[in-house]
Amino acid sequence: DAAVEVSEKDKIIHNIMTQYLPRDVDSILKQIVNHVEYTLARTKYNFDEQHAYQATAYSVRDRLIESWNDTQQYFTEKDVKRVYYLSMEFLMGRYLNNALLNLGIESQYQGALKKLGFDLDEVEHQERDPGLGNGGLGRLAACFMDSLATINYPAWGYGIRYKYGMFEQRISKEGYQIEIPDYWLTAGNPWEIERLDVKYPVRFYGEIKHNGKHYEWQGGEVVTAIAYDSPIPGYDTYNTLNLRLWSATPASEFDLDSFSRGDYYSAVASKEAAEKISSVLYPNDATEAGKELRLKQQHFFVSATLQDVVRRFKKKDRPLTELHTKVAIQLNDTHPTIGIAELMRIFMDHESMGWSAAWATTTKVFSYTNHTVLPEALERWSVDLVEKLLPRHMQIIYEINRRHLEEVVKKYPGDGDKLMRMSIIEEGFPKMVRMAVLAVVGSHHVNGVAAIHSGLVKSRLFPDFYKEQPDKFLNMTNGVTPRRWMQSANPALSEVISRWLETDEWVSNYELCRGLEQFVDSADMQREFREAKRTNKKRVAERIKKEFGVEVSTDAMFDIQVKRIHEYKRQLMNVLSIICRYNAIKRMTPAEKEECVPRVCIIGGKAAAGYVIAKHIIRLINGVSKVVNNDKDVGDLLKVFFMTNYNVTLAEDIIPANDISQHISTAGMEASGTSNMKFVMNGGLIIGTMDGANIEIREEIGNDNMFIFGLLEEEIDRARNELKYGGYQHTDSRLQEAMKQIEANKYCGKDVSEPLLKNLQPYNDYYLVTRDFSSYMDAQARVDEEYKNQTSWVKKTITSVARMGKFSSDRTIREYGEQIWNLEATPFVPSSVAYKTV
Ligand code: IMP
Ligand code: B1N
Repeated sequence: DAAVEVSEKDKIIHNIMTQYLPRDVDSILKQIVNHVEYTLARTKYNFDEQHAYQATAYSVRDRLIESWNDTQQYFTEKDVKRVYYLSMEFLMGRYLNNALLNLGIESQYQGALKKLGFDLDEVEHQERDPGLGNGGLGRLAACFMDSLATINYPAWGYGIRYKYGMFEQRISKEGYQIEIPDYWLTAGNPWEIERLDVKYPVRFYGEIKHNGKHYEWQGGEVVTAIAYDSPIPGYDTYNTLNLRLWSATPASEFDLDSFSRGDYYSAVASKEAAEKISSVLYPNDATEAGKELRLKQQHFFVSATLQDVVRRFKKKDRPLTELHTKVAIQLNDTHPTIGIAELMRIFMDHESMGWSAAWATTTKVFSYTNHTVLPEALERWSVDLVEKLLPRHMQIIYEINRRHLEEVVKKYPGDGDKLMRMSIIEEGFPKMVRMAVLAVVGSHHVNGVAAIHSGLVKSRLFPDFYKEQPDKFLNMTNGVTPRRWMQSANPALSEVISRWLETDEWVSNYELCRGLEQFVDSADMQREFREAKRTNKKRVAERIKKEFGVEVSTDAMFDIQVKRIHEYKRQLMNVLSIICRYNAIKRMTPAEKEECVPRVCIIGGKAAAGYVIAKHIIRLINGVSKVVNNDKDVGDLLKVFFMTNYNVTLAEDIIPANDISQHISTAGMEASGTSNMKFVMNGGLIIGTMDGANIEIREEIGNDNMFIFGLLEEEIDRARNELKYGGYQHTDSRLQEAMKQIEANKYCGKDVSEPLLKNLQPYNDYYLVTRDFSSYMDAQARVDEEYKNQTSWVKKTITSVARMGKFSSDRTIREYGEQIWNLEATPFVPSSVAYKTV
């Protein structure tokens, strides 16, 4: 029974831990000091906070290496099926605190560092945020790794070790965004292990020869992929997974031709170019770059990964046609989709498999997650480029397409339109390869990331495919890890939750939080929730004081919209409503001001470097901020801040301070959103549209606990046409006033106000800002009204926190594991491994 199981497990873990690195304060202290001396080569009598961080990180890594080796060896021994999560982005955030909490040794480390004269919090702040992702898609991959480890699924993450992560954002004096390269490795990265012995050649360009038996891809350029591994600890489990990121280096084989021509210098120089492949993350979120280097990056990491996966499978002697029994590969969006052609190439050209066997196995291995229906984000590569860069893959894609269309013709003879819609190749000038279609054809399952989005994937993106294979299409609503986003980011609230539930098991079993609801009327619990909120708001108020020199009151409502700046996310609508609020305050009588709920509006996020309108929006926000914050008539009633350089670490700081957060995308355009989940889990309410996961959050926590407004997805097409063809013009006088002020350049220069206003003209207002505006303002008025009753407000937040269990990424990952990957949880059992002899 359960009681026996738990104590058995505790015994096992205790047993392991005592044989390995001891966990008491004095031993930990010794381990840290050892790393100062022997790893950092510093004197142990004099080291600063940065060195304390590094030594601490190395000592934690030592522990992770133990469990990581055991886990991997155990998986191999048990010959389990593994999932490989292929992603161009892993937005991991800082490691140290996460690792300490997952290992359950935070207090010991706190004690050890204290003896050395350091504060753990301060030491943790020394860590650079590895920003190897843009936004939601990359952070989702990171939350998934945490859940995979915690659930004890056998899994690996595979991606690219960019030298330059997401750029650092600065704001100029005039309020413009400036991008600074993020060379995040300056101080080294103690969490990774360079595996110089794990390396694979990856080819580009060249020609195809047929050697009588099969095709061979020769010549061109070859680079070497080197593995960098980072251990991923799970929460309250010994299991530790691996995140393997590839870095490009020059190939070791030399091109003897150029040497014999005496062209030594350019031969060496061309080798150097190899490193470019993994040097920089494309800073585009849900927009396509379409550059040759990006396709190179994709093939680079996918090819190295598949070679690694196939090699691992082949260690046991068995036919590759069984690959799918031990390997599931998840494509995080279409970015790794070239892998479908690459695996076919490996099967046929290297392993001498025939087409049918190769294809049957390939399509049992891959599954594909779509993350957006925005047409500008659907990857298409020109046939010319693919042919030049990956000639063999282009041949294979053509053959996949030929066989696929043959089936379509058989079923729908004479239906040329259908053929055109279902083809992997888009006819035109130039001809394009549609990566999403290749992903659908080559996968056994395709999923969207929230219910509404998965519906659109079926109805808008792939209706013809859905008709043929309805069971191929699934919904896997996104989730976030409560470890990082509650326990670590919000210790104040977590402590309250654990105290009332009398357990901290909710951290890996969120559904337990339902138990909070029975206390919702308790004045004590209400007070404790409010106190935790005040603690978090105080910290953010201090940050604001430090950065902007402005005092804000923690009694004010903290209203936050932080996410990538994109027209579809409608930060412009937010700032327009702030202008209206400002104008309204200016007209208030003293008695009305008395009644007005003070607000602190926080907006943050990066704009893609080449996204002009998004950068104008940032400029406008900064202009409004300046006017409002310096207006003495307004006082405490309204303050506006643009928080610079939004990243995972900043998110962890400010999300816990939210009273309300904004998720106000045009319906149908935000696939899911994941910060919406984090904000509610941290005791705030949402103002939002019926879009993405907002819809399911509303289903879980109840309509009374959300401020929903705006058109529904099914109303959007019609509304767009009405705007475009003159049937509709907004009549909101508040909006008219705000637009007049912008036109008069009250907040920023003409270079910014003109293009922004042009976008709000009816025939240009694709994102329906003017159409949803009145409804948005009504919702904002409801927010103000409800905030006046602090008791009812806090009850709403308690109820919401209690009901958010669905949005733990543990739930999401279990669904993937059961419905797509067919995996079994495999917690490490020590007795079966001769770990002492490794
Ligand atoms: P791979 O070749 O890196 O994929 O390693 C696959 C398997 O080899 C792991 O699952 C382990 O069982 C085993 N292995 C490789 N290196 C080590 C090690 O350093 N310690 C324990 N096992 C290892
Ligand atoms: O993926 C997130 C979702 O929660 C968001 O709604 C969605 O916008 C986001 C190309 C993307 N979709 N597409 C991307 C990122 C980088 C890139 O180069 C596309 N990101 C999303 C997680 O499901």
